[in-house]
Amino acid sequence: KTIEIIGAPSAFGQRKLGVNMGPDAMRYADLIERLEAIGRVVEDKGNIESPAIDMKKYRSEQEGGLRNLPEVVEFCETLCSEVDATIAAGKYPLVIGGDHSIAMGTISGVKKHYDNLGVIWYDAHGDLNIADSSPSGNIHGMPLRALIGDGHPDLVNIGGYKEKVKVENIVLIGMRDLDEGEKAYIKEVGIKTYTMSDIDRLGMARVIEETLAHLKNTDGIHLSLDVDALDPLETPGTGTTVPGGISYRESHLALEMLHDSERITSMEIVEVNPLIDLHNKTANQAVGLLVTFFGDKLL
Ligand code: DIR
Ligand code: MN
Ligand code: MN
Ligand code: MN
Repeated sequence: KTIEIIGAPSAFGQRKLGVNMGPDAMRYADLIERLEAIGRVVEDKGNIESPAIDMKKYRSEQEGGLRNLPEVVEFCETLCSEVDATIAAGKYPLVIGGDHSIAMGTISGVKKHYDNLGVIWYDAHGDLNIADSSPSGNIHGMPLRALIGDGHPDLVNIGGYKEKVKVENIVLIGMRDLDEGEKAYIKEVGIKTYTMSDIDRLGMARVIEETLAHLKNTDGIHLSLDVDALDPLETPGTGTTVPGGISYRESHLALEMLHDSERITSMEIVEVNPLIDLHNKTANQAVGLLVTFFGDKLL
């Protein structure tokens, strides 16, 4: 299948400008050339149109505890349409972010094509906040909860409909920084969760095997990969680093196994911020992982 790259240069879901340059940082790290080098056909749609960033307002407290809400909604509506069109055209959507609020746009577009969509959320964080439980007011800490159907109606209704993902069709991998409200919610509704200690005890191979088994009844699986799932010693260029993360090596294994499963039907990679990176190291690692995910083989 042709891979269609959709650049999603949003910085509205958090306060560190630079994550909107993530898509170009990955292109600069030869994303397209490296995918073509493994024989994949790639079309780059470029970056979607973004609302303007008003620097006076961008980092400020905003009413309702949701920073840049109108911009996030507008951005996600555009992205939803683009992703929908890519899948309708028979192409494989690869969305490159941008902060994690874009997942509400990506998954709202993807879900139109599946009855029972699974989601793998590879992240240090659960992104399961609502405005009341959020310590930050940053919408990038809320997308998965909005996709389930809770939160501000403008977020919940992106794409013109609600309830895109069922709790039983979600697997969280890499968790190590959950807010109190998120912990309570995960226990209450019973989301399948692999913390860092679970990964250490079981090993990544078993985590991925169990993840795919857990999602056996889904008709498509979306992988949402936040690069802060990885360890900041290796992957420093992201806005909310948490020590003790997944290694590049473990991630490589995970993505190889997900590729081999042939069950992942869409993918996004988010939170690469070249302004706080070291010589574009994080974008380079992100591209290395993407090439693995799209079928690079050692032998
Ligand atoms: C935190 C951080 N839980 C929040 N979330 C992040 O602001 O809601 N998600 N960084 O990726
Ligand atoms: Mn995230
Ligand atoms: Mn995160
Ligand atoms: Mn936190």
